[in-house]
Amino acid sequence: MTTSTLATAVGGPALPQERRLVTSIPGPRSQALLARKADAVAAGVGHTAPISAVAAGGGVVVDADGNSLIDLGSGIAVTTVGNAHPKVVEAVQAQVAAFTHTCFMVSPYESYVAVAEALNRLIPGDHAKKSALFNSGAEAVENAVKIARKHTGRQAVVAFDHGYHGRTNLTMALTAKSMPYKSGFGPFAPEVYRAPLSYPYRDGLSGAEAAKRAISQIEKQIGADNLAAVIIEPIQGEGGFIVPADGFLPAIVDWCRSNGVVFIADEVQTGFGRTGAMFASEHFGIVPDLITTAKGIAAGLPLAAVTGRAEIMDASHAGGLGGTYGGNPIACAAALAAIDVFENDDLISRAREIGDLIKGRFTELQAGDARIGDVRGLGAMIAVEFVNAETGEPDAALTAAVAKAAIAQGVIVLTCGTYGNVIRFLPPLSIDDALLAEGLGVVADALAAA
Ligand code: PLZ
Repeated sequence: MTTSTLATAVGGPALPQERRLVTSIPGPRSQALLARKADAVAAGVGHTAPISAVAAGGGVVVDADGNSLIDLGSGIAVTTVGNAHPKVVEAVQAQVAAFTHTCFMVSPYESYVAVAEALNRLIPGDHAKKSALFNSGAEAVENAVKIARKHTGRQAVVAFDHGYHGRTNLTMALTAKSMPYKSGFGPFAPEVYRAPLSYPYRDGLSGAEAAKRAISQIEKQIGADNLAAVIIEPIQGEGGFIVPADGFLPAIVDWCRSNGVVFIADEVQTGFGRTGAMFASEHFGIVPDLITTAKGIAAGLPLAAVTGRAEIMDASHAGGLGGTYGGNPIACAAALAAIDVFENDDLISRAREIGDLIKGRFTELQAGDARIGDVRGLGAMIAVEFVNAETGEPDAALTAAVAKAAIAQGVIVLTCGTYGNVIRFLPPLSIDDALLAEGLGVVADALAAA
């Protein structure tokens, strides 16, 4: 893709596609907002970049002081098609003017059904599928578990080490990491068990070995007869962009299928083109029974879904699933426009190109810098794991320092990982090559200076 000076060609408002710092970060207007935030917003709600955002598009976020920052986070993997993509804006504006809400459970409307049809078509597997729509990733996960329990008549659920599934009570229970997600917020939902993951960089196991270890633990500690579902992110997101070894996921899926256990792929972060396939499950050759989606599905409007085998999805009694806003018409309009962009603008290939650029840059750096322990990921979902050069131990302090310095220099990057030692790259697919390269260069400089 050629470099564009304005974002209009690739989506988003016509913002100059440049990194531009006119004040230090945060500038005075951003500082004023953050002071009001500290007074008005609950202390538990954090923020990564200390700015007051006023516009975003292409590969930039503009703040109230006129700084233009390079966006390598997409609002945590959400604005994959580009922020304020013109087609999404147009669809949302038309829908808002027509009607804002009826509640699908009260007066159904076409866009909800069209999103369900699109999901049923796009999600891996040629079996009969059905979908139900919700508002957030956590709500989708909650509902996938409800559906799996109803279908199997069993209660236990297995989640994995390093897994992240949300902040509601059941999804906190499914999430592995205590700080900041769970600490002090219990008691958590019962009948949730944790199994060991495949984490090739740290465990050195083959996929088959890691699967054997997980399955043996599940059989011994829970028993298949008690198990409704296994839920796993095909690539752990918040946990550190952990790509399991080849064969791990297929072995778990096979075991689930032989034991009547519902296999749920949580593709909230990995879904919708992010990994260079429409769904990450495709990379691993697995066909999940249920898939949860959110984030990239609707380009920033709150929408989530559970999609899966029709006979499982239909297990619930009539009226058993729903919610006031689930599948809101404005969010559905955005989703249909975003799906259209994915399919017509070949964003899947763009995700792969972006991934190659990021991986290339950091693999090159890794050759001369032992603090870069691992560079991994698929498509435009790439992470760098930082370690102590001598011991190989996770280096969270270095990671935080690099991220902080990059943001101060006008590049929004996110960290993640159980050990807090991973910087993850999730740029909007509307970013151009030059801007991406500049953003990566700033991160590389921050690392060199750290
Ligand atoms: N499942 C795989 O990645 C959300 C969390 C940000 P919601 N990840 C971003 C934070 O710190 O709160 C996520 C995910 C996976 C579920 C969720 C939850 O999605 O839309 O945030 O509820």
